[in-house]
Amino acid sequence: MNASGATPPVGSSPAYDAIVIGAGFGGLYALYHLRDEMGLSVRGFDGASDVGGTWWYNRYPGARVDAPSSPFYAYTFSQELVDEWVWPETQSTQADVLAYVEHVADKFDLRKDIQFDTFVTDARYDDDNQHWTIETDGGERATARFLICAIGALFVANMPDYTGIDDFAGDIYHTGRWPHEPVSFEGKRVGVIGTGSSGVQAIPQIAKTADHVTVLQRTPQYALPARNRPLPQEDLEQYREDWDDLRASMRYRGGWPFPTSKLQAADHTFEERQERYEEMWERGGMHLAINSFTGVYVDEELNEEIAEFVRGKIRDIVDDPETAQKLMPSYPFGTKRLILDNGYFETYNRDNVTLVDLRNDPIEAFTESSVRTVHGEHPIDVLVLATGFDAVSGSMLKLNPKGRGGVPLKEKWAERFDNHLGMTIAGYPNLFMIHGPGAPGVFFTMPLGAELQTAWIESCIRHLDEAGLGAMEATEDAEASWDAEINGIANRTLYPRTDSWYTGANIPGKPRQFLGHLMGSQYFNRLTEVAEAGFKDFVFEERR
Ligand code: NA7
Repeated sequence: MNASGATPPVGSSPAYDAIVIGAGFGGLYALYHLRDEMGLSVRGFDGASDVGGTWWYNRYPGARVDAPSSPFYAYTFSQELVDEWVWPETQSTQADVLAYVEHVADKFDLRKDIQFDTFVTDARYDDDNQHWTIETDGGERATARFLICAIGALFVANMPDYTGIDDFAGDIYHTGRWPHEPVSFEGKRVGVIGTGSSGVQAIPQIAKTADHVTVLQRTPQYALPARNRPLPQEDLEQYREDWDDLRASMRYRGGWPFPTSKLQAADHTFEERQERYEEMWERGGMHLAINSFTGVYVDEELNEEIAEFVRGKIRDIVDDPETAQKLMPSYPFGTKRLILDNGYFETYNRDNVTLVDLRNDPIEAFTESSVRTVHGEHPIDVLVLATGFDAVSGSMLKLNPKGRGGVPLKEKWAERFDNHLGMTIAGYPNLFMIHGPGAPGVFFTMPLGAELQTAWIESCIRHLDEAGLGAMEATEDAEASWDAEINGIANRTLYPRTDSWYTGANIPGKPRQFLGHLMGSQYFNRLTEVAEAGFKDFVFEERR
């Protein structure tokens, strides 16, 4: 089987150097790097019909980049790509990001080595042959020495299991599985469950045309004004010119190329601090969180002061005091993913929007044409589930690879998502995760994070090949100390105090464990050190 044809059916098992599952930002880069930079034979698979990963699936109205600025939520590796791509806005729409990813696929001729509309249904390590065998939902099989799982930190949709939801006769849409054909809300009564990033982006858009929107909110959010605007083309030019330096800054500054505030809150009076918050609020985006004062995520008092500042803004924006009160979060600021909004709180001043606070008025059941809460019945024609994902670990568990001795990952990860460096798993040799549990993932710029993780995969493969080795895997001891390290970092912050998808608390029954490395630059230094020290936390096998 060569890389340009279809994968043959079970039985003939074509062999590749590497199989990459996923054709989002992470998988596309891994395919490019392993194939074009390293000269390996690589086959990609994706259940979607084209490239884009999360940007292929999440097409809900209002979907946009919620990172500080689009030019930096992009690949960094190719100056040519940076020079030719024009980002029209500071926070690109889903359509613009998808167009960019499609352009990358064309430019580097990636599609020819990816089989779309194909879910990998099984992945099994073959100890004797030191390779992975995958099977697809089309009944095909392929093998490879290395299995790269770039299957998305936000992929497995969280579908709430309310009584009677199957009886609801209207259309149900999950934001993470949005249809490709346009959805009209014209004249419809729409129920929206969920006020995370997806809900907050979608609600103002839906409210523009719907007859009525009933927002069913479980937890209020700190949403900051995105202040999205056309990206001045002279800024883009400047970024292109300075790209090498900016790229290096991103690597060493936690994914973002510009310095963050070093100001100490204690050196300023209350009034001065309020002025600064005001200034950051006006600048919009993440500035309030990263540029007001240092220590927002660790200093409880400072955090509460900013939280109260945002609550004050909600009070000012929302006309009805009772609705404003329901929209005010009480957990530490920023400990659920901060949201950049475009007119979210203002939307509650519309006559056609109602907010139901599920903490005081929980959902009891759905009927054919309504959602019934303890205190009322809300007629709806359409239900939008903006209920998020079984994040970070969910897609690996769905794939459920079988490691050494046929042990399914579901068994190994029944109580904790044990792994080393967020990329490798003891008992699963030569398997690498991109943005796995314990990697910086969403706490860093994901495209650059994927590039840096892939560079580390390259160093693993080179190490094996240069030493005539066939397989490598992390030790369980390494996993235990990695777990302690990740949680040690998280526990020095306010993040673990809040129920969120960062901690797994959004999914009933999911083990509670902090799912990301909060210090991206330190993490990537660590990857380099591990490689330079000859991968001391790993065990190796001679090549058979
Ligand atoms: P999120 O951030 O996980 O938000 C999901 C929302 O849905 C959140 O408000 C949840 O409330 C709510 N939810 C989830 N399950 C239920 C049930 N059963 N009942 C009521 N409400 C529920 O997902 P998003 O898609 O918005 O964003 C994910 C990331 O994608 C985002 O951070 C960006 O990086 C892009 P909760 O807060 O759990 O009480």
